[in-house]
Amino acid sequence: MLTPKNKQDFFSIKTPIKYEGKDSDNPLSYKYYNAEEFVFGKPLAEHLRFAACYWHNFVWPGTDPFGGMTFERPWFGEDIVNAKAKADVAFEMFKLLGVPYFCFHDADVRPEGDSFKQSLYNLELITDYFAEKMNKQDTRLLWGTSNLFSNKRFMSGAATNPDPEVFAYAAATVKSVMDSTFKLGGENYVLWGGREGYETLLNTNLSKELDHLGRFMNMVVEYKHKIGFKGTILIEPKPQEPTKHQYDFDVATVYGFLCRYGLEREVKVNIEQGHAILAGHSFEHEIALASTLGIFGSIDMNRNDYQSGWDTDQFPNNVPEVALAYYEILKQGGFKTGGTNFDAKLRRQSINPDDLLIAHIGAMDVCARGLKTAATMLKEGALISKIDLRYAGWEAKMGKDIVDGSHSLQSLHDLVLEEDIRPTPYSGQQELYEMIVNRYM
Ligand code: XLS
Ligand code: NI
Ligand code: NI
Repeated sequence: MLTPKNKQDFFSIKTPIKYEGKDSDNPLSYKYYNAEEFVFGKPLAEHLRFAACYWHNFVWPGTDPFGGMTFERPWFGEDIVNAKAKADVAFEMFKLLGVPYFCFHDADVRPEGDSFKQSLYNLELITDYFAEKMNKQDTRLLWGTSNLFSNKRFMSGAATNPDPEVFAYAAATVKSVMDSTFKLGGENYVLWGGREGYETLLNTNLSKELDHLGRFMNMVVEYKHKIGFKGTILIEPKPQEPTKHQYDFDVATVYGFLCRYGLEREVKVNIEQGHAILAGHSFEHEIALASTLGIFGSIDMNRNDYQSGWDTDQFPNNVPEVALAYYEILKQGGFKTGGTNFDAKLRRQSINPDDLLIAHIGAMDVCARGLKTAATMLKEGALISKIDLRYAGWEAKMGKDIVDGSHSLQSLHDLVLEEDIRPTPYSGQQELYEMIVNRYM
């Protein structure tokens, strides 16, 4: 087995993966992702803003409810030497893949100390180690986040825990990880409410928990302004898992929460494909709704198994689905501070080190195809011009008067009576729209 000392041999290659085009049969090459290719006015890399995540790639041991570790990584072990060895391999992978960004939780990167003080010391030490590496290679931080769900102290929630000491511990943790994110030039800060929810109403004060979560999020925003962090604060919605009822169920629920606590101009969303599916939505629905509400921020790209009913975090492999997601993203102007983070993990039988590379290469190729498809659809405007036509009535007098407030129920009642208005139904033509989309795939 590899030890931390020979971790430089972890992957089979030493030089970054290249674009070789779709006819290449080299698994360690990009077939569709040509980072420099210009699409819609800028290079693909700048559209997609890929990030690899720390947790699934370097922390997850391959366990499932029926079996233990399948990945025997040489850096497994809770101490600084292993944490550095893990960072060495992580940054090696970012470099080989040429992903511009990465994302991490505090608990992914530093050993847990036996006090908050010790954990904080470890976090600072490791993030300083990151800073050195980030200076040497072109890898940036898309977002940082704190793990407020794995340790048993958070079993009944973090900000929504019945015990204010846990709230305080969570607040201290978020403050420290925001500091690290700021230090590393992170472009966003994510809060996924891992255990912000409940199992049963019988032991839960729902109203108190929501108010506490509202206060917590306001503290995050206050602190962001206090330190001058220019990145975006993002909430990541998910309907259930780990708790039965998660408070940040989906984009619409998060928006309601933000409005209730005065945060709708301060906080945006990080939308994950698998979470959208768990909530009974499509990925593109969640993106389109967030765009409409002005809170679209970033995406966690992955793929849920449509039959299993839980968050399987697979790497994406369905170009038409991915294309529709990027279509919504491009339509609203593309990413600003956000990007495409692969919150995806290998299947537990994929135990070769190079499987980590292959998984990302495949996924990046799928995203590149999806984005290019979406860009062509948008450029040719076939769908948009048909939609405009479908709503054309709203450009005429009556439609305009309704929208600008010149009409009331009474005046419309009178108008319908006087002019004997009889709306004629016309086709929604869904199959035609679907046929048009298929031409681009
Ligand atoms: C879990 C979430 C998590 C967040 C970051 O389901 O996707 O990985 O992205 O805490
Ligand atoms: Ni996620
Ligand atoms: Ni997830």
